[in-house]
Amino acid sequence: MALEKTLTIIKPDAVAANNIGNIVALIEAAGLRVIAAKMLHMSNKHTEVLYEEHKERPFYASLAGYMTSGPVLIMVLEGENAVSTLRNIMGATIPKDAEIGSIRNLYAEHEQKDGALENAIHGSDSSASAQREIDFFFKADEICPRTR
Ligand code: 3AN
Repeated sequence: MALEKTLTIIKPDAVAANNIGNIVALIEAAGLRVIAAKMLHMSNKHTEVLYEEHKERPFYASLAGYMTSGPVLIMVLEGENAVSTLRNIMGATIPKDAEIGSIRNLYAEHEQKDGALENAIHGSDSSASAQREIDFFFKADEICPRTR
């Protein structure tokens, strides 16, 4: 498998809990390299584009409220099989079901407040989604290929 890129977002709950470093440590330990990063307080427009496939779902309003509740850290990651490598270390969508030792198991709240699902991290679900999400959040000159 060739080098692949993916997009990750450390979500508002994990930023608020000061878990940026802990999560990036697991990402780097899995062999992925950060090649772009920015802090952003997402707007409703950002969530509409990022979650366009969920716009008609009943949980969309709570998802948008969660994602705009505080700043996030958005990163482009590069590595072998980057999309599936990241998805594996994230763990299942619902934190209490996430595999022991996964990011959501370790750093997301297992007891969720009614209606909301706060799960610490986003990772692109395919290479095509990754390209779309990277192009949305980053300009070409904000991505820094590793020269060493
Ligand atoms: P994942 O983040 O594991 O790829 P998706 O793409 O199915 O999961 O969902 C995107 C986001 O939508 C999730 N990270 C979560 O914040 C929210 N979400 C998904 N399913 C639900 C649900 N049943 N109730 C509330 N929020 C949800």
